[in-house]
Amino acid sequence: MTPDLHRRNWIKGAAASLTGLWLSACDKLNASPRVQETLLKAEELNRRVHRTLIDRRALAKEFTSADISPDFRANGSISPSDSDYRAHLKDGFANYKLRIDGLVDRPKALTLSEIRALPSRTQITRHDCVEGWSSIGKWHGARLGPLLDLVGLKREARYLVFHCFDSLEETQNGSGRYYESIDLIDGYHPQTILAYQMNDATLPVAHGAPLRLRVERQLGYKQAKYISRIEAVSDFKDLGLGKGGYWEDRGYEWYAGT
Ligand SMILES: Nc1nc2c(c(=O)[nH]1)N[C@H]1C(S)=C(S)[C@@H](COP(=O)(O)O)O[C@H]1N2
Ligand SMILES: [Mo]
Repeated sequence: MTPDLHRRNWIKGAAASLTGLWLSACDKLNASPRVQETLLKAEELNRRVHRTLIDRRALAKEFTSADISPDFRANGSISPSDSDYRAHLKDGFANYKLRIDGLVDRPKALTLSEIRALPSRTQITRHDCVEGWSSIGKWHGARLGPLLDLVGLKREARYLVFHCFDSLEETQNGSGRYYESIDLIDGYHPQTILAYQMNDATLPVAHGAPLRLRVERQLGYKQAKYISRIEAVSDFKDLGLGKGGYWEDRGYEWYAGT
């Protein structure tokens, strides 16, 4: 059993037996309104636990071409000034390689043409930024799941960290560099892709060229742009300021469900 499945079953079991215990042992007390209320709360909790866990695998809503926003907003970094990035941009990403390493059996460094040859997916989805705007765009890219199978995750791997080229803050220790992380449920979600096309054109610089993450069940800040490296880790406490992402380090939720 994977650690995630194990934890899931444990939570399900715990919630079920808690409710069951109360239901059987407290029959006589059931008449009291306060107990009724508590039971309702337990039920509600149980339901929510189930819903959250089951929903993690559901698909995000997809739209039609007619829904595509004529002017998808660009946000955060839109033209990274970091020297590595400028160098890649200058030669059209010809020497760019996506590194995939950390807790994997077969670390790889893939060129863009190798990435374009991987199993891909196209999806029209709505991007929601916490700042309160949304845009609908069409994304095409390599599915992350098959790529993870290609490198082979080690048993201890629990999260995927997306290291980016851009810094939003100038810092001595590099904690101003953008990064993000997701768990393996999202890693293997069918709509999780490394997008290299947006609205049928090569991914523009403002939107994260050459590669950006689309993890459609979550908010805008999880959609890492300018990806340089994917690292499989068992936890992320030693990265950045320890909270799993640039904005998480500055107070945002790690799981940014929409
Ligand atoms: N590398 C990097 N990724 C990033 C950001 C950023 O500043 N740098 N901003 C995030 C935020 S807050 C949002 S809303 C989206 C914006 O994506 P867009 O420019 O394609 O709209 O990218 C996210 N990913
Ligand atoms: Mo955002």
